Amino acid sequence: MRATSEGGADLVQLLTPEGERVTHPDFDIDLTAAQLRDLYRDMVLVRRFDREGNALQRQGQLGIWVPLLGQEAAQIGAGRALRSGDMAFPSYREHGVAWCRGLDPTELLGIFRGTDHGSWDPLSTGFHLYTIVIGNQALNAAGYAMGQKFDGKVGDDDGEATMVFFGDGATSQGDVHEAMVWGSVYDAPLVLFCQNNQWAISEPLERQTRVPLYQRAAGYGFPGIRVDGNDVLASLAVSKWALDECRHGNGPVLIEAFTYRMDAHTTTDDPTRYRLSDELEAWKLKDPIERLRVHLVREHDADQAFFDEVQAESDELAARFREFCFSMPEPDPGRIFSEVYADPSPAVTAQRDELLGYLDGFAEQPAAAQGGVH
Ligand SMILES: Cc1ncc(C[n+]2csc(CCOP(=O)(O)OP(=O)(O)O)c2C)c(N)n1
Repeated sequence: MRATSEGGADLVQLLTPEGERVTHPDFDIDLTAAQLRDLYRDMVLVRRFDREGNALQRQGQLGIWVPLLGQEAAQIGAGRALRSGDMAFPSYREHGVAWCRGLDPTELLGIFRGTDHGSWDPLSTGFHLYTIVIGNQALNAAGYAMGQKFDGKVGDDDGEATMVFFGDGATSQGDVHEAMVWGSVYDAPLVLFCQNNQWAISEPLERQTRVPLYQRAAGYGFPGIRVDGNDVLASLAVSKWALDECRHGNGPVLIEAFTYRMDAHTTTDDPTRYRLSDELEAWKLKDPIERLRVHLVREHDADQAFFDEVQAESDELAARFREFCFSMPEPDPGRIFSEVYADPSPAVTAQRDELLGYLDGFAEQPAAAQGGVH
C-alpha cells in the first residue's frame, strides 16, 4: 500500500479532477446550481481561515495549527450530510466539519492558542470537542451510537446517527478496532469516516496496512466504501447514504475518503524531510476546490462576480478570525483548577493555592487578590 494518488477501481467519484460530472452505478446525488455554489463557498471559506491559522502560528499568535489543506471536500461532504440531531466526533483536523456544524471558526482558536480545551458545547452543536489522543474518539463515538440505539432513536427516516472522524494512522490504534467491534455487534448507527490522507505525520500508508483500508470493514461484517475524498459531491453522496443506512438500523458503515494532506502534519512538522515533491504535485492536480470551480463555470454559468463575492467574503472571515485571535484574553491562571470536579476537592484547592501563591511572588498585583478562581 504505497502512498499513491490513484484510488483504484473501487473509488466512488462523481466529479473528476477535470471538473467533469460522471455517474456511478451505486451512488448519485442531484444538486441544484445553488447547492453546488454553497458547497464551493464552504470549501473556499474553510480553506481561507485554515490558511490564516497557519499564518497566525507563524507570527507567534498560536502555539500550533493543524492544517486541513486538501481535505476540504472530504470534510464538507461529510459535514453537510449530517443532520442537526446527529452527533459528530472529530479528531483535531476537522475544521471543515466544525464549520458545517455551525461553529464559528473563532471558537477553534482557543485550543491552538492554549487558552482552553475547546470552548463549544458538544451537545448543542452536535460536535464533540477535538480529540488529540489518536483514535480515542472512535470509542466515544461507538458508545454514543450504542446509546442512540438503546434509546430507540434508530429505525426509520427520522433516525439519528453518529459519525466519527479519524485518519489512516488511527486505523492502527486498538481503540479504532474496538470501536468497530462494539459498533458492529450492537448494530450501532455509526459511520466511521476515515480520511486517508496518505500520511500519519512521517509514516506512509504502507506502514499501516497491507490491504486498502475500506476492505477492513468486511472483517467486522459491515460495508466499507472508498470515496474520492477530493470530490465533494461523492463525499456528500456516500456520507448521506451511510448515515441513512445507520438511521434505519443498518449500521455501522466504514467510509475511506481517499485524499491527501497537502500541507505539513502540523505547523511543527517539515514534510520535505520525508516525502517527495512530485507526490505533492500529482495531488495538486486533484485539488477539491478547483474541480468544482471548473464544473460551476462550464455547467452552471458561474461568472466572475460569483467567485469575486466568495473571495471577498473569505477575506472578511480571515480578517475577523485574525482580529479575534489578537483580542483573546489571557486565561486566569487559577482557571485550570476550577472545573476539575463538580464539588471542591481539598487536593485541587491546595494545588491551586500553591500555584497562585508562587505566581504572587512575581506579580506586582497578587494573583489571589485579582479574584483567582472562577
Ligand atoms: C495515542 C497517540 N499516539 C500518538 C500520538 C502522536 N500523534 C499525533 S498525530 C499522529 C499521527 C496521526 O495520523 P493519522 O491518524 O493518519 O491522522 P492525520 O494527522 O494524518 O489526520 C500521531 C502519531 C497521539 N496524539 N496519540
